[in-house]
Amino acid sequence: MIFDKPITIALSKGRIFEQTMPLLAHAGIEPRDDPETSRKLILATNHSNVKLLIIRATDVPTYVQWGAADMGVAGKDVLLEHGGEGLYEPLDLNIARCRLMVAGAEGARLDGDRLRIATKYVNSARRHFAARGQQVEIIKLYGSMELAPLVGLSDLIVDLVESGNTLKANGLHTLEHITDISSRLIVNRASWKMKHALVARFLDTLREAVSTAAD
Ligand code: PRT
Ligand code: MG
Repeated sequence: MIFDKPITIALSKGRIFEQTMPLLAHAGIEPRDDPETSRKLILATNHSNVKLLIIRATDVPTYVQWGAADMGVAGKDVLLEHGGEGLYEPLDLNIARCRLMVAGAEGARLDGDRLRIATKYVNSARRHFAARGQQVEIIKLYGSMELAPLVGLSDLIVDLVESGNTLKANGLHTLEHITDISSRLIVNRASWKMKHALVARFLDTLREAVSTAAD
């Protein structure tokens, strides 16, 4: 693919970076550095016009919303919390898949009044319990949600589950599935207009890579 305009793509290191690279390779993009070993936050690629920004997963929508990056890769969990303001979300990349779930300790119940829910996913949790018609108290945490029910901080947690090993290791059980999660390509609204031909071609190429990966 030819990149005739500068393009910046924001993504987080770890699973999203690792699973996005094969898709970018399909568009002929190869990073010049490995974010796991390099301390650089702006990674050059084999295309002088294409740069990668390496940032925290939860910050990706913010950089794209404000146009500091033209595009980004973010988990649907992160997008549900951000709200998607100023962004287009044109493509499900079908990577970094997991499920957003309600979980609790042995014997914990989903029903009841004034349940305390510990989670990083405050908006999704609030919306979910509101839809169930339940009044709950949400306790915002930034990580290790699994600990909260074990020490009496909360009755339940809302967290991402992939293999289920983390829950199992802490004696927790899933009680309800909220939604399936995967990572999405997001695009800044101004970039979408100003660099439309390039963004559209890039999207087509990624779409092809995603469907090839699904075979
Ligand atoms: O780590 P950091 O605080 O910087 O940010 P982050 O945790 O948001 O980033 P990262 O890279 O860990 O996750 C990026 C994205 O990957 C998330 O936003 C999700 O969309 C997606 N993803 C997919 C996951 C998982 N699978 C996952 N299993 N994100 C987190 N987990 C965690 C989960 O929170 C739980 O603690 O892994 C644990 C559960 O895994 P299992 O396999 O034991 O069930
Ligand atoms: Mg993490």
